[in-house]
Amino acid sequence: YNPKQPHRTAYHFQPSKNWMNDPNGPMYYKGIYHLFYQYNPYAAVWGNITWGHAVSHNLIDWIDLEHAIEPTEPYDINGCWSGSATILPGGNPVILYTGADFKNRQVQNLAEPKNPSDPYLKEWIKAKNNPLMTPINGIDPQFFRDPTTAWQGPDKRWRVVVGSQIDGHGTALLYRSKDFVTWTKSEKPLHFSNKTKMWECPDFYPVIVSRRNGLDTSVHSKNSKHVLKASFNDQDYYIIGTYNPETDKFIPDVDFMESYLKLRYDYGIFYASKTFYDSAKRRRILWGWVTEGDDKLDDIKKGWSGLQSIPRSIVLDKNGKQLTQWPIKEIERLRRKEVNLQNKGIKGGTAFEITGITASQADVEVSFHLPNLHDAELIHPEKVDPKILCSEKNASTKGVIGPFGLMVLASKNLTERTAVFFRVFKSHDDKYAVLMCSHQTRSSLRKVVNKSSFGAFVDVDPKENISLRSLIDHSIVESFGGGGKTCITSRVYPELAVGQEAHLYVFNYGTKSVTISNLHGWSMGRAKIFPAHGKKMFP
Ligand code: DQQ
Repeated sequence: YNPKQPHRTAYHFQPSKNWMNDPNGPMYYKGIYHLFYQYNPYAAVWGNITWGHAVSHNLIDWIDLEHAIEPTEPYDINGCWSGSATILPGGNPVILYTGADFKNRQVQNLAEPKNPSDPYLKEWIKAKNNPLMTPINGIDPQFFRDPTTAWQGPDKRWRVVVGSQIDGHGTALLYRSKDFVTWTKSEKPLHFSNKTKMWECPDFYPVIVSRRNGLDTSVHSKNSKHVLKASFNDQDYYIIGTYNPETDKFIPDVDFMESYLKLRYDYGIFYASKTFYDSAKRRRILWGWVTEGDDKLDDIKKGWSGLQSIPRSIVLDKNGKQLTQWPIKEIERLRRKEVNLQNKGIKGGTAFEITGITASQADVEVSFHLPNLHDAELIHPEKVDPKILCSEKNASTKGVIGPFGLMVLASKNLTERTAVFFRVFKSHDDKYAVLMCSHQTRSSLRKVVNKSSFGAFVDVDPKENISLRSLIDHSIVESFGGGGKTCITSRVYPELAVGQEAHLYVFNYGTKSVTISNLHGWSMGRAKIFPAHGKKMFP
């Protein structure tokens, strides 16, 4: 903990200084994980976009290498924007990325490793034929970016999706190629939606119902489904459907914005995310950009902006209707000092402190048992906006069953606190609706930071235990409700609840008591992040 940098994280990936946004081209290659990221080498604000590059053996400790791709050519001189990596059948990786060209048009470019036998893939060479895809035939040059990882169809041709906006509608343009160099746009896009605008950073991949396993991007099997993710409205939305690789038709079960649920990876701050298939551990891993909630001037002052989420393994939930995410197992290696609690009742209107761990740098897992659901308040989940509900009925608004949950990054007298909590309602047909909230209004004494609340429903049965896990790291709280069915990430900037002055509480402000079946909390160690060339680490 550095008192001059109270909001810098200890176990989230961040470069030693300056601006970072989208995760790019994540991959596993020759025993090494690669993370590239949108980076401004010169300032803590967006601009001069370059591909930063970090490598890791365990997805937690990183060596931040020299930049992989820099704006040097007419086809990317105004920025090397987001893109993805594809591992070709022989095992060699390639990158497709968006260039902002000399006329500020968006085009798609290819880069290949100079020396594929170098597991660190330090040097990248841009293809002679760049740009490979240009905004012709009615594509708006301002709305043509962020190529996905490519997949191979049964006809051996490659497919790739590029984010776009056609006639004002968010669109996943589909391109095909035999050799990865000459790409032809398909007449029909893979998908579009007249309920959304421009799609940034699309992602398209297969999933199966499994506790752990993911599928490689080209895999297609009888019981697999496909996920299409698009970034718009500052959020990452996804739909699940059936993809036919012969016809390239994708038919969603429920389309974007069509159900009141509007599925998202995360209902807090999490954008421009990307998945990759980890062939070593046979899982699909999700990374997301978590931006700052403070003022631009604060970012300039602190010298940095932007985090990457803790990588999450992502699977199709057993109900087949949504995805479930969980922090990768490797993060548990950072668990240090532990506290445990079992079977502890918490009466309505009370809170108690969990002591013995470093509450500013912690991993907490808790599961609640609700002995009495009788008098749950009534709600119509399809008629309310859970985010608004979370700010109206915040952590200090009494309820019947809940609010109960955690107060994290709290100061001693609770002047500052971030509440992550549940409320249980009865909905029609004798079913229940479980609301999960992250409430930031009291998170900081500072005025000019974003303190809006986040919320979403969690599709769990409150007659069984309701679980919550929060990864707390100085200025970020990543929370996983119902075993990862609903995730909420928030950024907070406490002034009092910093370093050793941060506290952790469990609370219940409902009238009915609830029981903690189990609570495990750990202080977290610090991830090792080494900058390239022995450049001095921050500050
Ligand atoms: N960030 C990149 C774009 C992408 C956007 C530019 C999403 O390629 O659409 O830095 O955050």
